[in-house]
Amino acid sequence: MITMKKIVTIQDISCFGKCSLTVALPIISAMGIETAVIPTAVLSTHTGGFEGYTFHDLSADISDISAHWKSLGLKFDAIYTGYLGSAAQVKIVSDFFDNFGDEENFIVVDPVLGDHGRLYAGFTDEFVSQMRHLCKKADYIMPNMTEASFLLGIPYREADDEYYVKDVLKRLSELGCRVPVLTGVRFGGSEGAVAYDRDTGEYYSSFGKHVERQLHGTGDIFASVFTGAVTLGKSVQQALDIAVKYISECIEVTLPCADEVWYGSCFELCLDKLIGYTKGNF
Ligand code: PXL
Repeated sequence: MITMKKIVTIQDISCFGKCSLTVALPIISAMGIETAVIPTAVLSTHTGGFEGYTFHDLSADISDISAHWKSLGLKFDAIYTGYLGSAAQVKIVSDFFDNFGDEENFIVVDPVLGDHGRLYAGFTDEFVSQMRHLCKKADYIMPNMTEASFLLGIPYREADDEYYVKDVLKRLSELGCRVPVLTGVRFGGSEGAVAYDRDTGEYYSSFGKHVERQLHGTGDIFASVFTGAVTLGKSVQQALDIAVKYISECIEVTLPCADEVWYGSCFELCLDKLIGYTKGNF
């Protein structure tokens, strides 16, 4: 008998523009993992470049869904959160962790806050503070350098120096999470991610070729693949390698689609590669 692994992912639906649930759902499913979702909000587009987007908050539904699932006795191998819509919503998600987190599963928080040294539209200091609290409850967090700076309350600086990156990771672990993973780390012509395991004191890293073009939703792809890989029993090093290699592949297939890159990457065109990496075909 096969028992499928199950992840519940909690993030918004951006109806157009590839990020959050429209990325997490196909990617985690392609990895052979059952994906339950809790949509936190419905937006007409993502907030990274479109004007006049709509935003419908679904906070009230989260507690109802949670109560129903509790009555059904549902359990998940991993709980993974992405973009959350408001400080109040972060608190509701924190309660969800208390209800569904247990000794056998793990929690991943992608603290979606901003990029290039700035917060995304609509986010406030209060939101950052709530997100910091949520990170305390996580086993893994995966901020980019902007998000790490806001979480730690330090000035934004590029993650371009190994000592600085290691220091930031240590400080992130002091927020309370076991394995912080810093994304978008750039050393010379390489870009990738570095992780720190607080329990063992080990660092792990994986790098691909840096490409100047910024693709929206790359962080969501990274977090989805990493979470899927760890759920399947891969080590932190293997999960980093799979996520970084898939992102490199996504960038390569997206660059020729020049007009579309700011919507998000053409990750659909290389899901077959991801399935191969998941099965160990590097
Ligand atoms: O990719 C992160 C993300 C998710 N969801 C929404 C966003 C963003 C980043 O801008 O706007 C709605």
